[in-house]
Amino acid sequence: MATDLNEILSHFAVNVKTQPYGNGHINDTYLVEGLPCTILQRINTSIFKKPDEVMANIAAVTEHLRRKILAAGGDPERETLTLVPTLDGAPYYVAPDGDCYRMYHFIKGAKSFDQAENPEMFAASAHAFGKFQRMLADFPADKLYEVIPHFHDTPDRLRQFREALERDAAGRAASVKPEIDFVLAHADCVSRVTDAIADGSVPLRVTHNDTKLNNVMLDEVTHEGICVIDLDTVMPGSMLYDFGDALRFGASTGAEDETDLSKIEFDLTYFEAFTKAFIEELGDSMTARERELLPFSALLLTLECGIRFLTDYLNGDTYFRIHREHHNLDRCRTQFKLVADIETKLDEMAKIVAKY
Ligand code: ADP
Ligand code: GN1
Ligand code: MG
Repeated sequence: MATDLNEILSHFAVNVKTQPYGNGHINDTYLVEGLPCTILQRINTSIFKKPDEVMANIAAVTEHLRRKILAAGGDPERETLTLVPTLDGAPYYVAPDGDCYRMYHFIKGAKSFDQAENPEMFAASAHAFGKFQRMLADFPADKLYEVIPHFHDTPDRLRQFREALERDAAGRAASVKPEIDFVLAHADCVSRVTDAIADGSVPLRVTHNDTKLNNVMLDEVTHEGICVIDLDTVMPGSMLYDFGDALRFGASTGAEDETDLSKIEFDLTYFEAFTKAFIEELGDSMTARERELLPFSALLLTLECGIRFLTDYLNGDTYFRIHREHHNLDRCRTQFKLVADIETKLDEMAKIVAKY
């Protein structure tokens, strides 16, 4: 990138060493090794077209969390993101080229992980995401902008997939016939959660909507959940989105972009650890239908993410950051392998849910 980061940093009153940081697919993240240490992020404005609205959501949500954490005797500097305003008091800086940058305090003594080392560590992330949702239960949802409309509307994701297939912008459709067929064979089930929202059996809540393991900071030493991060997509949604998406990523025995599919399975021990912790945090507020759909939500959110990766592959890789050719196709294949495995385990998963 041609941007002079030190010039950008002078608008936040810092001028020190920076380096690219983290494994996110969307924003450009930099570690700024100043005093205090901070995180600088270039917001991906081709995805978040109204950065004002994204930042208004984040400011309001972190302010709400700060009050809750203080009331509970916690440390808001560690347990929620803290925005650093620009010298002009703005929540983010717009560079002359139109790029948008925001800054957060660096969360000390904690790490984000791409894979859980054991089920306990994964359970810690469930407690963190569950607690996050509990703390936001009384946040006025109508104050949130819908920054990406239809974000977890799986039928709409399927519609976008069909459009991409029709357009075949990158000329790749002919080479991914098995993946296309996989999507079409699963078209029947995509509206199960949106239908439940529409008939009122699954309520809308303030949800995170991007609950992969590397969006939560765990204590470096104890691996206890410290802080939920990546708040760009906090919007009204279903708790099933947060549950299913976390399992999609965290209960897989391999990386999201693993090319050896024999390494990819859906691990029921991890499912059980996460489910137990999530129900401990949120069980009291769950409706019967939410509880019933927990296992299916893991399948649905995995299918949805696979459809999104395949759609992006067909579009010529315009959404998710890629690091190699066919990266989005590799990601799609792990998701579909997981879906096929989850399908064989749904009964077992329902028995696990019934235990808690
Ligand atoms: P993306 O939207 O691209 O996924 P994230 O907000 O998730 O970006 O940030 C990417 C990575 O940067 C995270 O996985 C985490 O490792 C690190 N990170 C982000 N914010 C902080 C923070 N405040 N303190 C420490 N690390 C952070
Ligand atoms: C993106 O931003 P990041 O890397 O945490 C994406 C999620 C996907 C995920 C797949 C705003 O998450 O929806 O599930 O990649 N975020 C956005 O790994 O689209
Ligand atoms: Mg992230």
